[in-house]
Amino acid sequence: TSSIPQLPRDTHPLGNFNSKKITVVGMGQVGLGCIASILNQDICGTLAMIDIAPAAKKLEGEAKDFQQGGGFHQTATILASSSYDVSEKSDLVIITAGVPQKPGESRLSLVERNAKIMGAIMPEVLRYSPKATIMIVSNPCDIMTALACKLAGPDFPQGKIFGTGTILDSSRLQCLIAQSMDLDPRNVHGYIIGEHGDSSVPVWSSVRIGALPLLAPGQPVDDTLKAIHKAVIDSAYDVINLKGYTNWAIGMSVAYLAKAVLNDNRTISPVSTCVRGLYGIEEDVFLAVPCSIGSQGVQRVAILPLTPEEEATLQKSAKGLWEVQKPIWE
Ligand code: 6V0
Repeated sequence: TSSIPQLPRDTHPLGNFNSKKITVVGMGQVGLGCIASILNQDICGTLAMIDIAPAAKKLEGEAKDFQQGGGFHQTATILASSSYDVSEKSDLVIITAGVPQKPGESRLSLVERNAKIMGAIMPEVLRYSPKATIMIVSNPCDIMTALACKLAGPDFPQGKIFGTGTILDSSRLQCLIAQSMDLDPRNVHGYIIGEHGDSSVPVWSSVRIGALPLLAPGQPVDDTLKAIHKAVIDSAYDVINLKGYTNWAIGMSVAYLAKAVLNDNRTISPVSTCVRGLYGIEEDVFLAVPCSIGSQGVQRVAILPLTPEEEATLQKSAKGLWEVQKPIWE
């Protein structure tokens, strides 16, 4: 994107060069939110931004704007193009391309439009970065993750493609519980699992405040907690009604997961992966469960004890998702 001569920064004896490379595909509101958070957290040395050709002028402007903040972050090289050669040899590729929800529209209604887009993107990503870990953000996230895995083929290592799943829903849950108890959200530990969407499942039985259980064993889920879960589901609709899209909180979630991948941190987060054989689910359905995230993506699935009611609700969420995912595998 620039005609300025390049000095060999990575070989300079004074250089402290981070050799990791991230590509973000789809430079709309979500892609930009991801880039802003990734840069602010000094996660990688090279960042490639990709969008379709009609968006080239805006893309160039965004790249220049980010490059000009180079005095304040560690990412030495920021590339931008509609051609995938800039993504070559990425360690992590993050896919955010796709149509977003309009006010009142559900995530599931985006399937057909975004499946076409995913079909165009995956072969290019794999051509230039066959060894990359791939994170899917585009909605409906669980279904797009299943589709990306299908497009990658059976030889692509399982777990290396995962979706952001319910990491954002879980953060929303943490924040709402923390607000209701006047606490630091980072002291609230708990997960929403299942669909990133309307059938998500709050696992109240394992929510902890610090190390203390929120509920005593067998204590029923009261109306306040039910209202908190409803507020989590309504969160995205609420923000979309107010500003037209959501981007900052998902950008922060993506940067958190990107750090876990590039530093091989083994961070536990609820991300979208294939759950066949778990919780009585027999199909190859993709949905979010807590997983250990490292350089190879999902390194392990952490098995969360569920009450019979929570397991039944998860199975219901899985059933609904399988209806949409089944044709992908046929
Ligand atoms: P946006 O602002 O319309 O941006 C989408 C971008 O994708 C545009 O810049 C398009 O030009 C680009 N694009 C379209 N087709 C291609 C293609 N073939 N190759 C490369 N780029 C392409 O949408 P926004 O950024 O708001 O949302 C993007 C996606 O993220 C949507 O599907 C949202 O629903 C989804 N989100 C997912 C979240 C999650 O928690 N997983 C959260 C928020 C949004």
